[in-house]
Amino acid sequence: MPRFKPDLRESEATPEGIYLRRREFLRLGAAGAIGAATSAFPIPALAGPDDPAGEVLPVARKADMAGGEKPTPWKSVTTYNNFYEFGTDKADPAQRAGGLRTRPWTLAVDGEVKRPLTLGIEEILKLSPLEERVYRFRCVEAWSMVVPWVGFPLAGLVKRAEPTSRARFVVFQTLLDPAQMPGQRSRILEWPYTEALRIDEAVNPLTLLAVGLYGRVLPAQNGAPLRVITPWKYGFKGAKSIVRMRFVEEQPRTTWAVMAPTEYGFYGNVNPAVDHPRWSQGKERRLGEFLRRDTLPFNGYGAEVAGLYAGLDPRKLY
Ligand SMILES: Nc1nc2c(c(=O)[nH]1)N[C@H]1C(S)=C(S)[C@@H](COP(=O)(O)O)O[C@H]1N2
Ligand SMILES: [Mo]
Repeated sequence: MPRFKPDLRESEATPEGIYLRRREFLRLGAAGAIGAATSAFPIPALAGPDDPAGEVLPVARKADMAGGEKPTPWKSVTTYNNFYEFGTDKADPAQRAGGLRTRPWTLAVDGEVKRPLTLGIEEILKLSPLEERVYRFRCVEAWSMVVPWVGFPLAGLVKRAEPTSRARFVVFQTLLDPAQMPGQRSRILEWPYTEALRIDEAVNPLTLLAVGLYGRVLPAQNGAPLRVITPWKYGFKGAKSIVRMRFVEEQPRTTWAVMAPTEYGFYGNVNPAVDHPRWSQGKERRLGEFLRRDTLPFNGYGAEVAGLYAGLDPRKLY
């Protein structure tokens, strides 16, 4: 059995940042030159390899919830990923997840609910109008991005299942299929990947079930066809490619909290004041940028969510 390999060292984020920034520079440089040569004869922009790709989703409304910041390029969002089912390298998911079958796909909603549900992905897509929400997103390992997710608030689905009075948490489970997910053939993590939220967190209006990115169907490497997004928490709280939501009474075991309890808490709220045991959490690097910026408490969403944690030890937030 392979020994547990700690997740990316913070220092590894540096060359990637420079690499992506150089590419962006080269791309803009080339486009600028073409623009200058042909400015008298404007031509429609051609779709390049860095532009969003895949099936277009019908988006009913758009909201910028990242203070007007420019979204991180599609290319960075879809080629620098954490999805251990497809390997532990940031480049692995983009290279290895492409064959994941996302149709048919069903989501089971069960446990402490009055109305257990089994929903096909097509039905899920019709539950509520799709929204685009531009959110800041930050990983424990100090890289971050600004992402136009497409999805809908999880609250609607929770209400539909009618949790019982005993339900206090909701557990999200990723697909378990070692034939499709080569990482699951080794015991690098406990499979299936499992995450959970308190029910008040799950129904917070910021919490999304995401089905897309940049107006397109979610690429497999980003958690197709369905993943959870909680923008005030570290990225690990958002399970990808989920097949089950189970309502429970007791705080459940979650993958990373079990694997590395000193590095990942149950709450996983972004908190620059609580260091990771191997590095400070005070700064972060946006993919594609060179200079680091300050990490914001709750990733900048404190006004919306800080009240959920009144009375809780801030160390527990992590
Ligand atoms: N099933 C599953 N979900 C997962 C992970 C994973 O390895 N497997 N990694 C998590 C971590 S640590 C992060 S930072 C985010 C990364 O999301 P992204 O690749 O879309 O940026 O996914 C989270 N969800
Ligand atoms: Mo992460």
